[in-house]
Amino acid sequence: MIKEKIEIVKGDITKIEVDAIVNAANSSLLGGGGVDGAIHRAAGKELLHECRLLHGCKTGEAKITKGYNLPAKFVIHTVGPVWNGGTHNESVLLEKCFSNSLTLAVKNNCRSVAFPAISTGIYRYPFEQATEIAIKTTVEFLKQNNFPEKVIFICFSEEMFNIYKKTLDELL
Ligand code: AR6
Repeated sequence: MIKEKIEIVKGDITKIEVDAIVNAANSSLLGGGGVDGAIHRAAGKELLHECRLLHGCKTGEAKITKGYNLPAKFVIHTVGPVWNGGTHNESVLLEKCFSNSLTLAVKNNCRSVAFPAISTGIYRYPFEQATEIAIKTTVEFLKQNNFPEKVIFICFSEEMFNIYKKTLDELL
């Protein structure tokens, strides 16, 4: 059952013990605010050193590093779209963030992956629409692949947690 492979948790992604956490980065991959800043602070400066070697990342794509001081073994850095009214290919780019991150997780034998709500902070993507894309894309991927065994959506607020719960119930 696909639903058993998906978990929705309220919390801080830097504290989660999984094979890979996903970072909502920017195209420089050199850190920033929001969840990106929190991940870099918790991982330590070696993460930034490795990120410098990656030479950035395009919107919708994903790159992987080690997790350093984080409980997670790997960090998958993906760059979400900035919300610009919805007519600038934002939904396709956000879908690609999830599918490319999951593909990279599988390539690196990750059994468990945790996602934050990519693009819903500084990049202003509307919560409901972003959540629908996150869950739909993940469900499609899990239908076609045996891995990862567990995908966890980490919600930083009660409001986001409730939107994820409701959307998952509606879609599955
Ligand atoms: N754990 C889980 N979720 C978190 C955490 C955390 N520790 N901290 C924030 N969130 P954002 P974006 C949630 O702004 O919109 C950075 O500067 C937050 O509540 O981190 O993709 C990058 O460098 C929100 O729901 O990412 C980029 O420049 C979600 O994570 C830019 O922000 C994403 O919010 C990316 O913007």
